[in-house]
Amino acid sequence: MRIDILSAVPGLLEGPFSDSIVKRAQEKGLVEIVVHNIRDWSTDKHKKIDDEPFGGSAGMVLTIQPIADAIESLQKERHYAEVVFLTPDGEQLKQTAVNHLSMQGNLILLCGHYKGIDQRIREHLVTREISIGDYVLSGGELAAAVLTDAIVRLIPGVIGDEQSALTDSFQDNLLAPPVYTRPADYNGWKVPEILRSGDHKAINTWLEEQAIERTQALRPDLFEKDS
Ligand code: 6GU
Repeated sequence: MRIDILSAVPGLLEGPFSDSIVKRAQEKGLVEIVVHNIRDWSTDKHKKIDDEPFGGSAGMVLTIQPIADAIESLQKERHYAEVVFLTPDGEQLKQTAVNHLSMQGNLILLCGHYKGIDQRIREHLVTREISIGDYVLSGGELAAAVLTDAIVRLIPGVIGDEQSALTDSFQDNLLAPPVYTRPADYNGWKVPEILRSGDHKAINTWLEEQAIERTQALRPDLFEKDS
């Protein structure tokens, strides 16, 4: 799988993929993440990529040409399942969408900036619009990093313990149960006895109960949805 990220501020994306699970996934050849500077495609003599909005509202708007040329040149090289625009007015990202995107093949992630991007890019080139929540970020880069991380960890082989991604919070519309490690007693703070019993059937039942209890207490809304 290959993920191409188009950004006006590619420096913002240097950190998130150069450590930990996403870094290892790239080293193992399980995913290729390529960050592009939209400016590289600008045909303007000053490499300009934005302009004032028609109608005269405040702020600058990313122009069509560099973004259209970037997307079209990538699409000439390989097939992309989706061109995702990260925007606060997109569909709110949920685990089901992440699961789906992780199985789709190559992706282009387009990060907006300034006041936004020319609407015609959204109409003609973008196939899906995603937000990571009801708050406003300065640009789509951090959202693209969130989406990429969530997708990459689901690619088979990325997480050592195959079970691990399946037992994440949200995979069954349930929050994950609590976890503990040594010491079993930290100055009187004790690990629940059941987890040390060695009775795997009883342990699994307890873990399921915990997941349900935690979801009921913290996120009862998850029970009301089936997606
Ligand atoms: Cl995808 N972009 C921006 N700029 N702000 C956001 C967002 C995306 N998702 C939530 N807030």
